[in-house]
Amino acid sequence: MGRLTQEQIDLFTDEGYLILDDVFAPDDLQPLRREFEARIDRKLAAMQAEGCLTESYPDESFERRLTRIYRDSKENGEAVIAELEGPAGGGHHGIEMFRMITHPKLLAVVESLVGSPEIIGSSVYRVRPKVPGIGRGVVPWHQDSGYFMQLCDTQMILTVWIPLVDATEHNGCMQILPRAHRQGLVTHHTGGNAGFLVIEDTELPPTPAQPVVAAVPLGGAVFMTNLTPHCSTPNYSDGIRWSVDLRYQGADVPNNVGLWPAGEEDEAQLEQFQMACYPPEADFMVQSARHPANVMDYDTFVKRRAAFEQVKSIAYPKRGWTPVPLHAD
Ligand SMILES: O=C(O)CCC(=O)C(=O)O
Repeated sequence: MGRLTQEQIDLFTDEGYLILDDVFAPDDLQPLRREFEARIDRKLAAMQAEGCLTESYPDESFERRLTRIYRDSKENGEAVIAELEGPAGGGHHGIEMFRMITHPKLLAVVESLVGSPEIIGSSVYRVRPKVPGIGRGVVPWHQDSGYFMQLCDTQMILTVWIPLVDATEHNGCMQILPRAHRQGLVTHHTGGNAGFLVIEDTELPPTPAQPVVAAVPLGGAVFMTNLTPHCSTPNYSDGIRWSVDLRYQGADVPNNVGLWPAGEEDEAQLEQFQMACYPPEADFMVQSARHPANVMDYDTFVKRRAAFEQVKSIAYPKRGWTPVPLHAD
C-alpha cells in the first residue's frame, strides 16, 4: 500500500470516507499494542502495590485483560483507562504512538487525501480502549468539525481511525453517513451520551445514502473528512475494541505549528493561539518536501505536547452549541 489511486481518491471525495483493509501488515501494529500492554502492566503493578487490586490477570490477552479488571471493579478499570486516555483522550504519547502517527505507510495514504506532501499532524489524537459496557464507548452522531474552531469549517482535516483488533459491528466499530460531508457543518448539541456532542437524527444532513457499518480488520484504517457524520455503536463482544484515531491536515490549513506556549501569554498572544483548528493541543509537522528540517522528532513532540497541556489559558473552541432539546416523546 503506497499512494492511493485516483479512483480511491475520487471515492473519498464523493463519499466522505474510505475504508482500506491493508494499510499496515498486522506486525506493524504489534509495537503499539505492546507499548499499551507495558503501560497497563505498570499501572496495575502500582495499583497492586497500593493495595487496591487483588487480581491483575497477567496472562490475559491484550483483547481481554482490561475487561477482566473492569468487570471486577469498574473503578479500577476506569483508573487504567484514564492512564491511557489522559484527561482529554490523547494522553498516551509513547515512542510507538509517535511512530504510528508518522508511519511512512500511513503518510503515503494521508498525502494522497490531503493532496500535499506538506503534512501537519495534530495532538488531537485519541486512544480508545472500548471495553464492553463502558458508557463513553457509545459516541453519538457528530462531525469532527463540531469540536473544532469555526475558522476551519471549510478546511479539510483528515481523521484516520485505526483499529488495533478486528473492528466489527459486534464489537462496536463506527457507522458513517456517506455523501453528507458536502453540505457543511450542521447543528450539534451539547449533552449527548457521556457528554459528547450530538447531531440529532432529525438534523443529520440529508443524503440519499444509508449509514454504513465501517467494519475494518486489523491492519486496515478508516479515513474520513472533518464534515463526515459518524457515530460509534455499543461493544456487544466480550473483548476490547482497541483503536486510535489520528488527525492530519495540509500545511496551509490553520495550525499552531509555529507557536510555543510559555505559560504567561498576554491577550494578544492568546488570540494568536486561537487561530488554529484546535487551539489547546499541539500541531506538528510530520512530513515536508519543502522544509524537511522542520519535521518534528520524538523528543520535541513530547515537549511540545507537554507545553500545550500545561497552559490552561488556551481556550477550547466555543461553538455556542445548545443542549439537546427536550422532546415530548
Ligand atoms: O472510536 C470510536 O468509537 C469513535 C471515534 C470517533 O468518533 C472519532 O474518531 O471522531
